[in-house]
Amino acid sequence: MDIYFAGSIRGGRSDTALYADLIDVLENHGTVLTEHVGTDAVEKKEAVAGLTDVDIYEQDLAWLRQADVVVAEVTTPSLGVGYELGRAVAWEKPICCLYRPSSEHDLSAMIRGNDTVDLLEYETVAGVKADLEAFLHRH
Ligand code: 6K6
Repeated sequence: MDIYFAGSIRGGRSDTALYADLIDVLENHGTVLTEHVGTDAVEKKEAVAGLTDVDIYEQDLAWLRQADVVVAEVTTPSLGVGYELGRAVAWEKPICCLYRPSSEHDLSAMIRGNDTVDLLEYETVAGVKADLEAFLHRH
């Protein structure tokens, strides 16, 4: 199973370590196409690799198109994640969004209001692991 994991990059990197832990869980169930989202200094590394914003956009959209499922950590609001989710909804991909209610950020109605998106509210990776795995097993 190809899994597209989406998480904030330019929207703010304060949840990077959490993204890495979620990616570890996902990797037990398939191939995570977007491991870089959980990597420190992703922008620096990709800039060093000579990737332009156009390269990143085209690569990410190709991976999104290829993915069997999309998992997005949406607690830190991100334009890029919102865009990816809109495209994934249009392509009728199974989508699971993960949101931490203790956050200072209220979840967008564009996510909470979409009943085709599975929304898991959680606080810790250990606490959401079983529900996330149940989503993967359904698809
Ligand atoms: C290299 C040079 C400059 O920036 C970079 C690295 N940037 C990105 N690399 C890979 N994927 C990215 C990058 N920026 C955004 N994305 C995609 O959008 C990821 O798949 C994330 O899920 C999402 C984050 O969007 P923003 O708006 O928070 O950056």
